[in-house]
Amino acid sequence: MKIGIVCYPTFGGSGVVATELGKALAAVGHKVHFITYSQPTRLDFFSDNIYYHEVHIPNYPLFQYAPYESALSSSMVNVVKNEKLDLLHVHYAIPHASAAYLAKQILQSQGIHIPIITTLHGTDITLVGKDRSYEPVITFSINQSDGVTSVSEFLKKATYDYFPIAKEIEVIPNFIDLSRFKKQKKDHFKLAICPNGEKLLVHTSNFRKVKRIQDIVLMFNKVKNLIPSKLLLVGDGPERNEIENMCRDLDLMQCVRFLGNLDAIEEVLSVADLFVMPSETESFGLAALEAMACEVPLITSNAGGLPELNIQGVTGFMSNVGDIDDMVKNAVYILQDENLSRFKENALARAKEFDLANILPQYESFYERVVAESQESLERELKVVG
Ligand code: GMT
Repeated sequence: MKIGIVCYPTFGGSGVVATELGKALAAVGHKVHFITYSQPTRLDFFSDNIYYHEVHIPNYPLFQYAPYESALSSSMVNVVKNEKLDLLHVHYAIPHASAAYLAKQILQSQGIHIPIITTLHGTDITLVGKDRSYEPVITFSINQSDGVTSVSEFLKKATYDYFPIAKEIEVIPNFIDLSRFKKQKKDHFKLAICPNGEKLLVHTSNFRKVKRIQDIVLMFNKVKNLIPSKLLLVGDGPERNEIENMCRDLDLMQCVRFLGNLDAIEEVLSVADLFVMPSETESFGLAALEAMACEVPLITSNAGGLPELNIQGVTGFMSNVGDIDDMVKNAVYILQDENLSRFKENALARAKEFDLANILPQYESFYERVVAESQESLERELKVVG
C-alpha cells in the first residue's frame, strides 16, 4: 500500500508511535509518506520505502497565527495526488483529522477518493479536545473519518463519553520494537551515576503539568532516605524549570540529574531499576512500555489507560493520583534486592505482549478493511447518483 502518515514530529508519544509505525510498515514493503512540519525525531535514517514531505507554512504580516491547518491540507492534497496514495493515516485529532477531512473534500472535487484513518492518542481527547474551542471540529472530523482507532480501551470510552461519536472505534494498543528497546550492558554508565551501588529511578516525559513530576520529586525525597538511590529526569518541556527549582529548594541536586531530550533513551533505561509515571491521566503510557521492555518495573498512577499496561503487584504498582506515601511504600518494596529481579522479569514478559510483531498486523488488516469498505461505499454512492 501507499500510505500517508501525518503526525507531530516532536518528542511526544503520538509522534513516536506514528513514526515507529511508519518505519515498521516500510520494513514490510509498504511505501510510507510522512507529511509533517519538520523531520520526525525518530526518522533519522535512510529507507527505500520512506518519503518525507515537509509542510511549508508561508508567513505574512497579517497573520497573528500562521494558518497551519490550511498548509497541511494543501500538502495532503499534493502528496495524495502526486504519489497516488491509497490511504491517509493521521495521528492526534487536532488539527490533523479536520485538515484531512478538508483534503479529502478537495480531492473528491477532482475525482480522487482517499480514505482517512484517525488515531486518537490521549490529550487530543482528554485535555485539549474537549475544550469548547475545539469540540465541534473534533466531533465532526472523527465522525467523518473512514476509520478511527484509539490506543486503549480507556481512551475509546473517554471519546464516547466526551463527544457525540457515532463511529465505531477500534482499539489498537501501542507497541514496542523489542530489537531496539532491550536491556543493554551499560555498567560504566550505571557506575558513573550510582558510584556507591545506589538504586536508580528514572522518569522520561515532555514535562507537562499532566505528568505531575512534582510527585516524583516528593516521592524520591522520601525514598532516598530509606534506600540509597538516585533519580534521572529525562526530557524537556514547560515544567522543567519549576521542577529544577523544586529540587534545588529540597537540596536534592546531588541525587537528581536532568538529562534533557535524549535520542538513545534505551541506554538510560538499561541502567534503571524503577520507572516512575504518576500522571494525572495517561491514555496508554508509551514511555512506561519502553521502560518495561528494558526490564524496568513501574510505579505509576492508576489513571486512564495505565491499568491496561501495569499489572498491580506483578510489573510494578499503581497508586491513586497524588498518593505519594503509597508510591514511596511500593517503590521501597520493589527496590528490595529480594524483590527487584522478579519485578524486572515480569516487566519484560508484559512488554513482550505489546511486541511490534503482534500489533503491526492489526494495523495492516484495519487498513485493508477501511480501504475496502470506503471503496464499497463510494461505489454505492456513485450508483445512486448514476
Ligand atoms: O503524553 C503526552 O503529553 C504526549 C501525548 C502525545 O500525543 O504525544 O501522549 C499521548 O499519546 C501517547 C501515544 O499514544 C500515549 O502513550 C500517552 O499516554 C498519551 N498521553 C496522555 O494521555 C497524557
